[in-house]
Amino acid sequence: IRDQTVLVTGGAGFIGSHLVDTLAPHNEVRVLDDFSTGSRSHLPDDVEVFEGDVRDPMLLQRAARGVDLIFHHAAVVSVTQSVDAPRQSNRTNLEAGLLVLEQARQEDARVVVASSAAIYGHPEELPVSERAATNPTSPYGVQKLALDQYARLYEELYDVPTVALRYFNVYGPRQQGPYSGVISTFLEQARAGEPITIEGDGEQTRDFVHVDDVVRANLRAATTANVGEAYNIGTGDRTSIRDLAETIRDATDSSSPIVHKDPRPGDIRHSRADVSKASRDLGFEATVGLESGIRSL
Ligand code: UD2
Repeated sequence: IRDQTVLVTGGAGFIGSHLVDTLAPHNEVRVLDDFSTGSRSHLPDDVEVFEGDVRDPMLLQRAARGVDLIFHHAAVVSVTQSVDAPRQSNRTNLEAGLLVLEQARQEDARVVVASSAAIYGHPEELPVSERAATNPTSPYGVQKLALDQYARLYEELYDVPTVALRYFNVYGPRQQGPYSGVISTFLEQARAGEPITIEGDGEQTRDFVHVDDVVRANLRAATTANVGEAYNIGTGDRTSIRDLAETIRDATDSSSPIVHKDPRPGDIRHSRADVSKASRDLGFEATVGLESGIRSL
């Protein structure tokens, strides 16, 4: 996309900042971020920064004035934090999301919202399609599910062009911090020569999708005629945590031992996206293989 005025909430964070990098050369880009987990060092110089809380209606109103397009990536991404403080995460993940949709309605803007595979909970069938039952196992999942449904409803009720992207396990550069995901945790352990810690037997599987592919999915969502829809964003492949540990140890030439800890309570056993809807409607297909994605890190 080109020559658009674009707001990226959470634009200094992991996924948001990669999107900003791609958009900034050809568009007028604004970033709303409170820098609680995001970083200024992720941002190119020529973006306009609105520093503060996405829950602040006045700030959001200023940031969204006159925009064509909003990518809503601001969120409390820690599932654990949502379990510890459900109301607090609800204010950011759901109430602020609703504010964003409302702002888009005022501005006649399109919105792409970050939804999650967490909305499915323990999937009954694999790969999991968008029509699968939604039984989230955390407040985070409930919040993302409600946001995802509000996005659909805003299209139905108010003709706001919305698209919800249901991310599977996203990884890539700039994913860091205590809630950063297993790939960055294993990489850190392997580089430091410390034990790589598998939680449980390591036979659990995930669909790991590189952030560059997630950016491409966002760009497709920004122009598709298929609005009011939700799409799984993954690769359609599965990788066991044990295989992941070995791949990372090999890729880093590490001599770290691979050790097992207790399984994570409530951990989802298997997760894999049915990506046929995104392929059909968005022409989206993941292009970065896991090994090369890890090597590039
Ligand atoms: C992902 C999302 C989360 C939510 C959830 C929905 C990420 C980073 N998180 O959580 O936001 O959408 O899916 O189900 O994408 N593991 C280890 N050792 C470690 C760390 C993790 O074995 O040091 C295991 C962990 O027990 C799990 C798997 O690796 O089986 C993936 O863990 P994760 O935290 O990266 O992601 P997940 O799928 O729990």
